[in-house]
Amino acid sequence: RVQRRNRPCRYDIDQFTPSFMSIFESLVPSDEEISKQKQLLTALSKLINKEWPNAKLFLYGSCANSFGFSNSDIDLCLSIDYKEMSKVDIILKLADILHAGNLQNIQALTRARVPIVKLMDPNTGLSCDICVNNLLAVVNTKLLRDYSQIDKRLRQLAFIVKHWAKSRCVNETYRGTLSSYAYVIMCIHLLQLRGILPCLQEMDPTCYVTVDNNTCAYFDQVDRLNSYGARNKETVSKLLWTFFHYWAYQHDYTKDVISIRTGRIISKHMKDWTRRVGNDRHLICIEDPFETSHDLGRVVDKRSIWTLREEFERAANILQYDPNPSVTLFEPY
Ligand code: 3AT
Ligand code: MG
Repeated sequence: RVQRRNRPCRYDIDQFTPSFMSIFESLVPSDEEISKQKQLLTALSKLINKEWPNAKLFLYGSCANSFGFSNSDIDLCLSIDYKEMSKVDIILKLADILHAGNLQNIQALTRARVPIVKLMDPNTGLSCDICVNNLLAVVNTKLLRDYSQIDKRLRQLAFIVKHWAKSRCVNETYRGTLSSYAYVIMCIHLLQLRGILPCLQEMDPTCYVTVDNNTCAYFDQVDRLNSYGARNKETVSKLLWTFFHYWAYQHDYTKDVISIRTGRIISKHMKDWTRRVGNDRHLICIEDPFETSHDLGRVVDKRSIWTLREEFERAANILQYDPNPSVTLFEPY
């Protein structure tokens, strides 16, 4: 392991960049799909505003953070200030409103950890989930999108990592592996360490949002940062190698927490994340950028941590030795 920790990257890694880029291109949603999503947002907003004029519907998650594949479901958040109704009442009422608007396959999931309404729009063929007053997710969506605008390698790397995670079945939080959101944060962190991305939360803030007494502040004038990473010339294949090499052989799972809020690795000890508290085992620690007490690795348990680490090692070894890494990496589990 010590030897692998220090092994240099294969000399011919860059020859695989065109194949990884064509995988990336094949996953990007088309302009037509994006305009369908906007069309659905407009139609649903109109319908909802008839009943609740002051409510506002936001896109969040992968269709708005720029890390969405084509054909993925749409995540929407209804922001509504309505003190007389509980969240569950709002969900049930929302389902009624959608019924009246001829949307299909409507399901109100009121007992889920995050209560949602699911629906399918027959006009666009799109499916979506609507949650209520989850503004933190709307803000973290904007942060991810802002990062993706600084250097195009972030989006390329994150698409390939997400595609790998989906192919290898390690993107399933209900089975103890990581969310897409966590994988994107891991990619941002790596690019911060490589000097390709800055740390927006450490710069003078230009954007402030208060969510549940928590102020989210960061520098969001990212069009001023679009040459930030230019001095680093690493290709997406090299970064992919570095990503898996880091998680397979370099990350210290007993001591380290990755934190895009600080742009550094911080200690578990400092966060008091060294032991299990309730269901939080802290076996892989990924700090949420805004809800800093939230470890995005909390879903990982003592079995799934080994599944994950074996997959990181498999990927690292494929990128190091395989003659055809852009195929082997994504072989179905
Ligand atoms: P897919 O393309 O659907 O796999 P996604 O970006 O939509 O990826 P998720 O489905 O994991 O990502 O989550 C949807 C959004 O919900 C992304 C993020 O804004 C928010 N979110 C997800 N997990 C967490 C979390 N643990 N803490 C805070 N926000 C989260
Ligand atoms: Mg999603």
